[in-house]
Amino acid sequence: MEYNHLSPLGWNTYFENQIAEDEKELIVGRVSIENKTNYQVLTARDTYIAEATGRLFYMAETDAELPKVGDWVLTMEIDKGKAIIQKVLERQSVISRKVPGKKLEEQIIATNIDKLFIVQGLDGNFNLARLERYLTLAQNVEPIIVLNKADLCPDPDDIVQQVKERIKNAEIVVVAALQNQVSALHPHIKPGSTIAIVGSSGVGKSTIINSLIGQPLVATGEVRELDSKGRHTTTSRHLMLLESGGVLIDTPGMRELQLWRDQSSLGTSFEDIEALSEHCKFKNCTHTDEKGCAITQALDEGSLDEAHWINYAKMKKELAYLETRQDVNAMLEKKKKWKKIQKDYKAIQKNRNM
Ligand SMILES: Nc1nc2c(ncn2[C@@H]2O[C@H](COP(=O)(O)OP(=O)(O)OP(=O)(O)O)[C@@H](O)[C@H]2O)c(=O)[nH]1
Ligand SMILES: [Zn+2]
Repeated sequence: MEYNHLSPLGWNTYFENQIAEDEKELIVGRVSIENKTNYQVLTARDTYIAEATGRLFYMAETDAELPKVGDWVLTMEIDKGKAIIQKVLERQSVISRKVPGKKLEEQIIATNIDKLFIVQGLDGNFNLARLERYLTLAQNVEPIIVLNKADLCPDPDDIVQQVKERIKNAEIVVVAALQNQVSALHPHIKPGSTIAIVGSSGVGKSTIINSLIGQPLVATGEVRELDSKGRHTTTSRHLMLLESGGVLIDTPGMRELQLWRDQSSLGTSFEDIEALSEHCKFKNCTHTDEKGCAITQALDEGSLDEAHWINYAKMKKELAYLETRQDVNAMLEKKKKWKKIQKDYKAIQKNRNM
């Protein structure tokens, strides 16, 4: 099977190498919309409404293992325009957060992303600490900071300077989507590469997309479905092909962004702090009152921004807390599984003895 025709959708050898000999008859597609009970899957030529096999559901230990927008899937056509998803190919990158509320679960925002547009408004919405938080989403993904609503800001350059001083390694782009001034984004949109666009509600994500789209190759339109109470809801997360080439994934505005990632690194926005702490005298330095602490020294000298440090420390704490809760959760799950195994075993023994 030839897969070249899939490259405009973002296909590459990372995915191709995962296809086994006996899977070559299956149709490869990319999940463009996740509905409550089914998915929309795009192939080079067609659009399918697809359901996941029972086996996929049964085998999945968490929701994160089920198909998500951006995933490459192997499907079987069962009728015209209808397919069954047999397998989700291993993801090249994942953007996820903790589900809002008390539940301890990962919520996948999008998968197989090359670039992440992190949007903030240059109006009252602008907030450096929030920007740093959003930047932690970018793992194996290139983040681009998109400052929108330039028309509402008397001095955008001043804000760009503030961002640059605090976040050292991310590209910054200024746009005014309502005025259709988004050309600064064009160099970041390349054929076959996938971009996800994230940001709080109201920062102008939809306006930016409308301005970029011009004429979408695939008109997804508004997707409506019935929720559990029979009301119509709009699913706003979808993947679309841009006429200029490039794949764009729209995500719903987020009210809160709780972290979900491993503790080892907080990524781009805090690379400077992570590099600096390598120079602390003690490996397990708490950066409080140790002698030879590179962090406290930099804070004293003023070479490390205090607000930047405080935000980092806060998120580290959040991650540590998340990790202990995850551990407790995993332990309880294990206990539950063991109890069941023991019960099953006892039942078998009892049957044998009868
Ligand atoms: N002045 C100005 N207003 C803008 C600009 N871009 C978007 N807006 C306005 O900001 C409001 C929110 O824009 P949306 O595009 O709906 O924001 P969103 O990020 O998609 O919001 P959610 O769908 O809730 O996540 C709208 O009233 C837009 O007209 C801009 O460049 N300048
Ligand atoms: Zn230290």
